[in-house]
Amino acid sequence: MPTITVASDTSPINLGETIVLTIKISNTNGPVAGFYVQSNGPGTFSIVDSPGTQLLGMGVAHTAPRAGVDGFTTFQVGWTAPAHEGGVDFNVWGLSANNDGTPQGDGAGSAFLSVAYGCGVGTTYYTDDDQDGYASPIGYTVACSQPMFFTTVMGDCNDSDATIHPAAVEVCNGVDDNCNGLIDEGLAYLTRIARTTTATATAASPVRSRRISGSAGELQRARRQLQHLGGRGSHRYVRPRLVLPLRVGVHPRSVRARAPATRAM
Ligand SMILES: [Ca+2]
Ligand SMILES: [Ca+2]
Ligand SMILES: [Ca+2]
Repeated sequence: MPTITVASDTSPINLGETIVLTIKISNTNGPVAGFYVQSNGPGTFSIVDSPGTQLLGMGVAHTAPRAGVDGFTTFQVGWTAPAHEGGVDFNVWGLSANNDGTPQGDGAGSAFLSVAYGCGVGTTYYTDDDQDGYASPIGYTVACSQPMFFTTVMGDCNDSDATIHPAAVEVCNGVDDNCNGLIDEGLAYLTRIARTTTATATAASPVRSRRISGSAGELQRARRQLQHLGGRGSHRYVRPRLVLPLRVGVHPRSVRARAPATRAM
């Protein structure tokens, strides 16, 4: 796969100013290369590298594969900024080719450049697809003011769910709501402790269970009590089978309900 770069000869870019973009494609797959560059709309492309490049659709492309020098094929493209300030994204696709007339052995790659015009170097805004005000570092754009679906505030760990971001309240749902890398942290747990006896463990009712809820410490104490009782009596208590996160404050008293554990089954 070739390495592709795109750079502007001018920064910052003034309103109405014409700049030259230089596109370099490494000759990774062969001696020649081609390209296509397109913007997301603003401004006007022009031909500054002729012969060999042409206006094509909404962008500029090569007219024929071009041989490289010192391992790179270079193309240049003109672009003129609009009369009102803003930002523009350039997407470049390039092909490094072995010139055998078939796609076999050729390699493709891409490059991206985003620049502001009319406001100095502008500000880099990052992708906020779910519009919760927090960005993931996946994509960015440079502009004079914040565009929709972009923000400067980073930290989103799920940019497709607006309820998940660094300022969200952690709730018991098995996911990291507040993007701190921890799932359901600081919340009480519900532990289900299954118990059985040799007398009652039949095919019809092999296991009876009781749900106990409370803080992790309370549950640990309850578990120790159950294990202690099991050691002295005829009941055998199996290890907790299921630990499910629950909301804080769900029946904390039930942890201290030792009576059911001592009853004969
Ligand atoms: Ca977001
Ligand atoms: Ca969390
Ligand atoms: Ca959670």
